[in-house]
Amino acid sequence: MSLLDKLRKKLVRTRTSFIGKISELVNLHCKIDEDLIEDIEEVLIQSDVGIQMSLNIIDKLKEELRITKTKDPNKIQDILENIIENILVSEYEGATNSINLNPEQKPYIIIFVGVNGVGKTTSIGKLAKLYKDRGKSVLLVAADTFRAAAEEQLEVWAKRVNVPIIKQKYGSDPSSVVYDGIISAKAKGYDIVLVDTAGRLHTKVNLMKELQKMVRTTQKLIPDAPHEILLVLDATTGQNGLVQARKFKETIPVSGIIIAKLDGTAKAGIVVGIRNELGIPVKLIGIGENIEDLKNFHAREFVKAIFQ
Ligand SMILES: Nc1nc2c(ncn2[C@@H]2O[C@H](COP(=O)(O)OP(=O)(O)O)[C@@H](O)[C@H]2O)c(=O)[nH]1
Ligand SMILES: [Mg+2]
Repeated sequence: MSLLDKLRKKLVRTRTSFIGKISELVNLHCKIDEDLIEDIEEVLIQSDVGIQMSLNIIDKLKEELRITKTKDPNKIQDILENIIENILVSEYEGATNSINLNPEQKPYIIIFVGVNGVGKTTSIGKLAKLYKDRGKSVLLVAADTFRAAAEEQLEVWAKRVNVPIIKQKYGSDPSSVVYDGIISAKAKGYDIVLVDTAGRLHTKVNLMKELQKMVRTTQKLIPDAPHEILLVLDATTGQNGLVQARKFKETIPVSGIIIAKLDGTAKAGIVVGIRNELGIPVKLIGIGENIEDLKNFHAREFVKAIFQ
């Protein structure tokens, strides 16, 4: 199975829902008119594309219809695909929009943040595997000391991927675990350090302060680190995730987003609007619970997987 086929399979919920609704509309209308366009806007919003981005897409759609004098509703799906693909491809050109799988800096530090249950620990396990498959040595750091179970979950992933883990006892200062982890990575020459953090609610000010302290601790040991701060969002929570994202973004310099659980939702449209909403690119997508279910985000491939 090709990578695109695999992605198509994983995004089946969104594809059937989105394409299903569009074809339903196309069948209901014998020509393209205001009504049809309004209904399409509604479908975009229902798919969690976001209000701003939906309006943007609709403007472009109207423009295209005007210029080409298209009246046939059967053309709508292809036109939409082109518009969304063009928007995403232009937003996502450039190297800083993807994860560096072959970084020059060593150790290369990536901190994962996000509220409880979004998929941080799982994503760390999967990314550790991606790096390991490229011959990198990886160290996991269990800085989620808030829940006893959190450390165990990261440990399960460490065993599964067969990489070492740095931890302290439950309730320790997370920054102190980060400190230990980086010192150890420098001493032993690890290439990649993946830091798991607690997913406590963003409304708790002291917990946000803790994240800032972890970033400062990292910077003290390695001035240009952390090299990435990845915010993990759960696609099944849809636009609510954006409220969380803004809180994190205000607190620490988030460099990229992981959208997890895209396989479990009909609202993968969240991916389309997020860069525009937050100014932060989606770098990785989670498409299942297995170790291989984390992919670099490729705009063109993503649009194809939804539309074709
Ligand atoms: N279907 C699906 N489940 C996921 C994905 N990523 C994580 N999960 C599940 O979401 C739950 C919470 O994940 P976890 O990594 O513990 O979240 P954390 O609290 O942010 O560390 C677990 O049951 C994971 O198996 C994904 O991409 N797809
Ligand atoms: Mg966790």
